[in-house]
Amino acid sequence: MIATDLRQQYDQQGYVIVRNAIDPDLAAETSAHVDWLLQKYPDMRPEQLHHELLVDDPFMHRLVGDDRLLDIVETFIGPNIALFAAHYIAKRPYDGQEVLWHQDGTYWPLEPMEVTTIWLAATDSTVENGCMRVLPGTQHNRLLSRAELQEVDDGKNVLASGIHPSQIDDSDVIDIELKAGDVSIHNPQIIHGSKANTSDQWRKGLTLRYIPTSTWVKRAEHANILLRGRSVPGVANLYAARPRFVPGEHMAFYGCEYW
Ligand SMILES: O=C(O)CCC(=O)C(=O)O
Repeated sequence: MIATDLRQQYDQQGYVIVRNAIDPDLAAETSAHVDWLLQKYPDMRPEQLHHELLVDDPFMHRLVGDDRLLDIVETFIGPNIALFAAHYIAKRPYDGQEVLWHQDGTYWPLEPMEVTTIWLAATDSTVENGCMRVLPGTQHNRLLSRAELQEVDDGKNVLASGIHPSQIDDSDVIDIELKAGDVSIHNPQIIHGSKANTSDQWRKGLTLRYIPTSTWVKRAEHANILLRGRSVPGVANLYAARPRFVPGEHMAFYGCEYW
């Protein structure tokens, strides 16, 4: 899809899909990275592999700075690009949790709310294994505050909160089924979520939140990753140093000797 078509669907629907955004080998390494992290952090649920576990990881830096991803991101946010958060939401067979309906922007300390998400499929993502679902056009809705959400802190869903079901009309819902290596891109205001994994297959997704460097991340000590272009003087974002690959401490990956 050419850039103007990508932009047009994103503006109208709030999301767009790019097939084969990365090659199968890199998708397989991403899937292996989830397994490696779960061995390293055996007490973590696979839906909760958050930014702080990833921000100093050489494979993560290699992946999120891949030019194929940044070329897509540049279409939406321009040439000065940073990553403010990465989060694997991986769902084990039969056990993977649901994500309640929400708008991402509700949770984020960003000013302005200029940000886009790449959702990268490390495995196939299907209706059966709990693919992401979106309500097209809802990026034009008002952004709800945290106080307006329903807290559902029962340990059975990924975010512990969500939009009250009475406020959801899911008659136009789209299931975003992806093959490993595909990505979807979504707007921070679109209403989306996903069901539990009821299949015998893993679903491994990586959410990547990219900002133009003009967006201020208002969270003390939060490390972002500068990926393309320049930081903006006066926007007080912190940027992580490029990590060095240390055998035994990090997952080995293609090209890790250059890190
Ligand atoms: O991975 C999922 O199932 C949901 C993703 C999501 O909620 C997000 O990207 O904000």
